[in-house]
Amino acid sequence: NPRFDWVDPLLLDAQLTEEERMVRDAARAYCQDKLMPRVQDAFRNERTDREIFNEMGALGLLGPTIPEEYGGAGLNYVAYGLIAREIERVDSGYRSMMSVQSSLVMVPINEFGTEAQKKKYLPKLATGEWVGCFGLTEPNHGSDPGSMATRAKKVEGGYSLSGSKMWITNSPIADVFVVWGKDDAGKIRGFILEKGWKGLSAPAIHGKVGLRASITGEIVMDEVFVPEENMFPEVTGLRGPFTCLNSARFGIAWGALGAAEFCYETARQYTLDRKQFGRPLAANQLIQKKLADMLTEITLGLQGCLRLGRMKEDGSAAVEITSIMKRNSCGKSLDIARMARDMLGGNGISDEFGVIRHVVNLEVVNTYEGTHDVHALIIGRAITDIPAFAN
Ligand code: TGC
Ligand code: FAD
Repeated sequence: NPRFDWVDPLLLDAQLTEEERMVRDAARAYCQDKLMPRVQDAFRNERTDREIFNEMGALGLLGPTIPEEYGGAGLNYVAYGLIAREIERVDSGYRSMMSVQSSLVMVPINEFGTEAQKKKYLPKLATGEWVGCFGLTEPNHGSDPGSMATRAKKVEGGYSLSGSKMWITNSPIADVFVVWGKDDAGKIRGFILEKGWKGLSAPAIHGKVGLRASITGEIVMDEVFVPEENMFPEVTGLRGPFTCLNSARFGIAWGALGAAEFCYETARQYTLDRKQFGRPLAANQLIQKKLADMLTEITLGLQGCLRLGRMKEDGSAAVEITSIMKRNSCGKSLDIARMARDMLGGNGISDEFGVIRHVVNLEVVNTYEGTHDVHALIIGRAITDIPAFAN
């Protein structure tokens, strides 16, 4: 008789290819050996270890889906999702560092960049020699990026960019800035800026309660001259930034469930070990129901992510499915992390157990890349053909 596997009841592992399992195992080994031992201190002290980019680059974890000729690993979407899951099992902030570099910086350069842009930027981003960031959100335009105020004025030989971007992952340590602004005709266009250019600065934002191992900042542009060859020539409109978001949101859908798996496994072991009223906490029906709810959501969520990955690979995935998965994974993982926190009692509040760190991280993950409710509205529009977020 088949035995129940309390880690992988639907045998996700068996649905992966050999290459995908190898990538997953290599990512897991790195994350557990190198990231896990430093995360508590990094989170406590709001410290981002720059060398993590170099370490990830050396292992092929940056730009996994980017073709090998530009320094990427040339892997499929499922492999990318598996990497995100392993990194976020340790910390959402580390996954943020990887997914911004991979999906929000390397993907647009690969999709929309000229040959010269690809050759110049992608190999150094793939090794982690350069760090990238992605500037879409502004202080007054978050869920509604189409109303952005950043302007790209045509000048001789290029564009003059003015405006500010807010809540930008990696920006204070970035060498390369993919920034979106409107041209003189009001069309959204993408530009690649470099650290040190006149008028460009990226002050850090301090005091974040979540995602403290990942640095976040602003991007301030005061008439920054960007040469013509640093604009993406063909893509205009929100399709540009949203193409990057489709990839990043897919990775987050997998990643958030990795965080949930950590919380579920920690809560299971804790409640088996800890005794109250003369028996393990895990002997109580209330505790077992919570563990059953956690494993059910994780298992179903992972199957959905795998299915979406396969659909992305064969080209049949409508963009709204990514909204379903990003929203479901983030919302459910946040619920699971909160439940696990409660099951650890007072210890659930301590950063030594990791669970409360995942709770506050997942609060952010549930908000960025499209909030939980904005994704509901994207799905609702696809169901009804009525956009509820706009006039
Ligand atoms: P809408 O009318 O829906 O679309 C405008 C144009 O964009 C096209 N489009 C897409 N293209 C590709 N993929 C998608 N998912 C697309 N969604 C839309 C669409 O076809 C249209 O093209 P065209 O040629 O007809 O002009 O635009 P809207 O302004 O009504 O959109 C509203 C809404 C809510 C869907 C959208 O603005 C939205 O998704 N808002 C959320 C904003 C967001 O996700 N921001 C993320 C910022 S980056 C970030 O958070 C990084 S955190 C990373 C980390 O640290 O891990
Ligand atoms: P708002 O858009 O003001 O939303 C506030 C609330 O109103 C939310 O609950 C939202 O769901 C709700 N709401 C908004 N519109 C509607 C509506 N029509 N109907 C119903 N409810 C609505 N951005 C980048 O560009 N690059 C990055 O690298 C990046 N990294 C980030 C890192 C961190 C740590 C954080 C916190 C954010 C990051 N972001 C980044 C920004 C992120 O994408 C935005 O915070 C997010 O899109 C929400 O925008 P907002 O904060 O302006 O909230």
